[in-house]
Amino acid sequence: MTTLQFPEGFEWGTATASYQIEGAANEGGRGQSIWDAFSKTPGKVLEGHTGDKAVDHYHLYKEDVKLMANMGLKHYRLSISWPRVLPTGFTDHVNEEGIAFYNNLIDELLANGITPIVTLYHWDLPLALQTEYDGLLGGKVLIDAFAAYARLCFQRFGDRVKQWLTLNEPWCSAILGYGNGHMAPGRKHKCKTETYEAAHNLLLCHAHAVHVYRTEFQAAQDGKIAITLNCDWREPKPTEDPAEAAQNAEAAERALLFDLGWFADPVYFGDYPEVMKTRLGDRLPRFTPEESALLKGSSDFFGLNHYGTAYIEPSDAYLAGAECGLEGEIWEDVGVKQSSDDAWLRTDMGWNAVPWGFRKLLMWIHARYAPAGGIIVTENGCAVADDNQAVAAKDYFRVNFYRGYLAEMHKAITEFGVDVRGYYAWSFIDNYEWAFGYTKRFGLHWVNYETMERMPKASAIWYGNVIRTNSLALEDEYNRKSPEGNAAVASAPVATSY
Ligand code: PNW
Repeated sequence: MTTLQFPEGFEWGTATASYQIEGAANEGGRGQSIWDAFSKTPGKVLEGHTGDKAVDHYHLYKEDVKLMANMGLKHYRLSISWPRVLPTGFTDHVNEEGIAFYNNLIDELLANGITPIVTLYHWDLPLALQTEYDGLLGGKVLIDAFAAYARLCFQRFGDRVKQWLTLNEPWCSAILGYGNGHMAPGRKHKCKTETYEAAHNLLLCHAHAVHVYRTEFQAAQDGKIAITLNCDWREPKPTEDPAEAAQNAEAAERALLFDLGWFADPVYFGDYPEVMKTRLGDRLPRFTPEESALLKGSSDFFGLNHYGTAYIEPSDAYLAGAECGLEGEIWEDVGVKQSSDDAWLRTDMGWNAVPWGFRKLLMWIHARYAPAGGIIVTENGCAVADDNQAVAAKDYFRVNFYRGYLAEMHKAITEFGVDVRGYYAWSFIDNYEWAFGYTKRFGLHWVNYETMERMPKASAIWYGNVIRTNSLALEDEYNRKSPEGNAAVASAPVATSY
């Protein structure tokens, strides 16, 4: 029986985000966010789904914390809805009902032995900031508003919250919000400039919020603050031809720098990667020396969200990313073409499940940034077409997905010395998958969207066992079970959005 033991004190958790689970969109004094507007715009979200009700976590949070405690969860990543605490985005009007909701939730978690890690911005920008101040293009207004919002959260919750994440996946906010328009606010017609401006402003939002925490709160509250970045692994497309192999390797490295280096280089080195400066010229905003200094070293650990892997080769083709459902003019900036291996399993998103790609990404981050505070994987998981309760009860595909990814993470730690300190499964519960509405299920808990009834999937019980033992048993009852529904999942069409 092979059992992989994880380092003592390893932080195991699950993750969610406010707009995806809370619902109660028009209750408790909550203001509107860009996702309320986007989801109600015809044609933007599959089947016109909105987060109005989501999984009603706002009302059912106690039941949800009970489910967490039942599975043995010790850490839980949640996000605060900016418009629920500040309906207009600004601190001139604090919604005390919203503050009370998060106070109650945090207290309930702590009472059940669960430590919260809190994301400040997981994409639900107050709508007023979009309509009046151009959203993520809003420059100083946006940055000051975010710093003030962050300060309020540190003031009100920082006595109990000791781990903060400023932004979730700014790559998605910039590329999907301003590059191809697949996510709120859904812009794309000036993608060649706005994408980079949005990202630039987000980086400055992060840096200023961290500055507020470090100068006003960290000494007294003794917590940590970081940013969380998403990246798929980019594997050079295999080829027999040595010249082509070298070009593919260079293209894969460039893709990693455009995806992850875009944000991680400023946070760790104070500036964008050289290859981005060269290829984008004046379209890439520049940091002043003061901004650069504020950014450099602005993360107490490396927050990483990871989902899949793709082969990469160079290509100057317009719409180079189209094959992966990532169509859009913006892709010619990177100059790569993505593809998949027929042997790879696909999740219900059409994303490639390639566990070794996760290990290679962890190793790449370790080699380039050697991040102080280590890496905390703040999201990893898969969508499975388990909308039927019987399939969810077995959940072989998801268990095998996690088994593979955890085994490779273990290898990164033990064989390659990568400093990984935590792992959060996405997601605790089935929820609103953005432009895919409720059609994609990422949860460890199944939800009946009519009755809001919850049920732990087999993966919740299995993952609970990993948490309790701090180890991964490679030969348990799920091992090598033909993954129920795998055939359907493996041949799922490539996602048409994102
Ligand atoms: C992340 N991509 O989104 C988010 O943080 C979650 O809110 C979301 O539910 C989860 O992953 C699953 O999608 C992503 O296109 C969306 O590469 C798109 C991409 C990556 C992450």
